[in-house]
Amino acid sequence: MKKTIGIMIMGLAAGLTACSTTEQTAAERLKAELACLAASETYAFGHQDAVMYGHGWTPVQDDGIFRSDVQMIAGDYPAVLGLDLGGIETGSGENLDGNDFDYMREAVRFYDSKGGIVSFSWHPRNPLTGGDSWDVSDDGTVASILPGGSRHEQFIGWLDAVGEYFKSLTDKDGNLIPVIFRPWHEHSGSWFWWGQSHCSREEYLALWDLTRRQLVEECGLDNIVWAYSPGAGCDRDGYMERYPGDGMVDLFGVDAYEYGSNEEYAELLSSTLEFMAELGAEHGKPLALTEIGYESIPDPEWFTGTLDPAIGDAPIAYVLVWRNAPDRPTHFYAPYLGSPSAADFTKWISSRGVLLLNDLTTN
Ligand code: BMA
Repeated sequence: MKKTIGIMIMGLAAGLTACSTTEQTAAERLKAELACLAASETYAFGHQDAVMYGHGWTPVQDDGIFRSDVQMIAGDYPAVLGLDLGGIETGSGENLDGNDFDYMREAVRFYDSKGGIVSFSWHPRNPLTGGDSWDVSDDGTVASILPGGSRHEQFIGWLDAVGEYFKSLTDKDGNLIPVIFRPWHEHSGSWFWWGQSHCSREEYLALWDLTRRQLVEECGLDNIVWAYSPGAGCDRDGYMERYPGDGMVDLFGVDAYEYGSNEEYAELLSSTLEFMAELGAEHGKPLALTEIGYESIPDPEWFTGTLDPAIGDAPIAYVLVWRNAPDRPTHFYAPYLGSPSAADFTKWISSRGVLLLNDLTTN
């Protein structure tokens, strides 16, 4: 059984190489890889802040070795590294979860050198109130940063800070490293200042337009793969209600958390993936579960018993679970050494052939 999976994975790695050519831009190569993963029989595993810290530990930042809770139990790193830019807009050296931005860049370089994939989210502060992303006290926030708004100039500076950071993500030869960026995520809910009930559809679309234009046209970046990530719970029409358009988006994502009922979660995930698969095919976009998980993983067989069957054979490129906070004992979404779900997790990885970092390494 193991051998068959090994052969399948080697075949996939070869396939990934075949999917991209050197004439493509960095972003085009990453898009081709995501399409290949989505079309394959399996998918890659991702973890937010995978190598930045883990359950109960923070990194020794100068020993040059990346640790990861997943690597400690599965012998390899997650194939997809999730990172967050929240805080870059204030000029802070650390993001909102205490990650040093320079150390994050080292992690991006490490992933790129291994053929891994990096995805950035952004939980910026509220540019109007001075609060955080979750400060929804003023429904005028999005309007205030659009052209003509009182915070527009300030916000352009925020986007430039993001652009500068993306520009600094270079490999040892000075080439830009391609990354997924999924701004303004979970907008179908109303917990962020850019959420559904805090701006109109037109304002949300204008926000995407402004973001893309500033990073691509003004900052000149061609290493970004753009992901659209509503929160789960909407139907097909709800999912597409604020879709920025085929020319703006490269990857169809969804963020979906379990809050206690395996049955309800499995139903939510499989029904969402069903209409996403139709949409992906219609619009020619690969799919991903861009943020998922069950905080503390209270069910030790959650990965094989709930997540795996809910995904089924949906054509996703990857599934990314949220972070293992170093300082909050119950805030973790991937197992760690000694945790009750570790055995089930490694069983899922091997029996399903879920891809870890070495599986994507092609040289
Ligand atoms: C949330 C929590 C917070 C964190 C935020 C951004 O889901 O994990 O602790 O600050 O994501 O990473």
